Amino acid sequence: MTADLFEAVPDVRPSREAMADGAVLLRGFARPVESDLLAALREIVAQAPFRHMFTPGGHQMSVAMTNCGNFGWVTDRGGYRYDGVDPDTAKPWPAMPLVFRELALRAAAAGGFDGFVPDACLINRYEPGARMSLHQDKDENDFGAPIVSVSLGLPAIFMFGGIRRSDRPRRFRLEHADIAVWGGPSRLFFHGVAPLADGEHAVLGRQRVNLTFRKAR
Ligand SMILES: O=C(O)CCC(=O)C(=O)O
Ligand SMILES: [Mn+2]
Repeated sequence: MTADLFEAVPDVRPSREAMADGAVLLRGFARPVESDLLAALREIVAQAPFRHMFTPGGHQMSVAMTNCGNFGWVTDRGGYRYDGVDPDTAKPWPAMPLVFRELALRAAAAGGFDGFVPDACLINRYEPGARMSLHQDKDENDFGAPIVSVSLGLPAIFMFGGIRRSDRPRRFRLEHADIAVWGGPSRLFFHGVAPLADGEHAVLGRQRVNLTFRKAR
């Protein structure tokens, strides 16, 4: 009875929220395909497990990562780059599932960027305390394409700043099935994720998973 009452509480957040010029938050946009996304994610992770990569400076990242698509984002002592091969398995990254590609295409279009065809999807797993410091996504060849970022599981505080590292970031709470899209004038804006608060998500448990779609080449 109590659970039913809670489930009946409507989502009163606006369905779209501007973050900056060229940047928008699409609330709950992934909900209709949520179970297909999670099934596809399980298959990817079985082939290319999450791992904690090292920064060029030798620090191990608190976020665990894997990839799917033609190219995967990797970091190690040699630097940040896109690679067609998973360095842990020496095999190509798992193919990008159709449900991923179609969702990214539709979200990008809803954000004002038609014809987005990602060739890389970085998959980030945050456990409580994991964070991502302010950075730009700038290892891609094509800044004409946007970034499409899908949140699943525990809520996170997303920080979205400006073109300079010193620009004060605004904070946005990203919840399960929310999608952030940024491109055009904000394509190179600094952004990051605050340390994940502990909690238990009904579907994903004690973690947040983020799918970041890019056009790398
Ligand atoms: O987890 C997020 O919401 C952002 C991830 C991100 O910025 C990245 O992977 O470059
Ligand atoms: Mn990023």
